[in-house]
Amino acid sequence: MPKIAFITGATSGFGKACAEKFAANGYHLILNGRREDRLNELKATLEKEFATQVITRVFDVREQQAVFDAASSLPAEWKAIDVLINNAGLALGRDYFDEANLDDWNIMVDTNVKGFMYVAKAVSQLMAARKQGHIINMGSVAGKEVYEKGNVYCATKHAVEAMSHAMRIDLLRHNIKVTAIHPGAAETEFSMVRFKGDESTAKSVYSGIEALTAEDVAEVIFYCTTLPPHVCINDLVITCTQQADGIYMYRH
Ligand code: NDP
Ligand code: 8X3
Repeated sequence: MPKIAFITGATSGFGKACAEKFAANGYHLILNGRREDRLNELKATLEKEFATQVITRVFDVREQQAVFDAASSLPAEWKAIDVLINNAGLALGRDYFDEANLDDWNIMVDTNVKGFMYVAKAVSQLMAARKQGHIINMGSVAGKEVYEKGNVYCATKHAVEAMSHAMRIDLLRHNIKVTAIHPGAAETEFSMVRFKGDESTAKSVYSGIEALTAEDVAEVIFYCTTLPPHVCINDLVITCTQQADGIYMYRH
């Protein structure tokens, strides 16, 4: 059986680019997202283009039971997951703390923190049983610095940072690698989601910079999985050359 990667948030952006990258390199894939039509289309494309098999799992990472059911209902040979890309997540709104929308906050916490935890726990149990596996958690530069009007989104990514460290410690005894990836600005659907379909505001995030692409990030994630069994990249920040950290950018 070829290696298996489980990717959450595979309908767009980093997750989709990772699906393409890992399929091109011989992995079989378990792909998740809420948009079933996109998952089906991606499965058909990848299976046609590469020597890969794809299982889709349509669920919302916020639904605790659905996450654990998705893992436990996998056919036995598909439970041998080598790589988890724990990527599903989002930002909603960019507002001052006192003015921000509570629904936005709840969705971000439920997705980026609680959903993230459910997925990591469900898959780490399968990996622990085999005493091997590699968990790649999607953080952000927003998990390294807090920026103005980033409040709760930044807090959720700081939580990813803390939980990645915690997982690395607690899963040592099971020989599981834990890598946290922290990208800076990358032009995906992220800003369209954050600004709720306001295209001009979304585009302005990337004006005057050559932002990262989803493929850039997928390339780096794949690299992390190619190292020898005794080597683990714990924490990796990746930005475009015009971005220094979560705050400073040099725009032309
Ligand atoms: P996209 O909006 O392009 O992709 C987000 C993915 O997450 C989609 O596939 C979406 O699928 C999925 N998703 C969102 N909510 C849920 C949910 N409740 N259940 C299941 N899947 C969900 O954004 P990116 O690819 O840019 O973002 C991916 C991750 O990278 C996020 O965690 C984000 O915070 C992080 N990140 C992004 C950066 C950027 O600048 N783009 C930089 C640093 C980190 P669907 O809607 O079909 O469910
Ligand atoms: C996404 C990158 O800088 O918009 O996590 O927070 S940023």
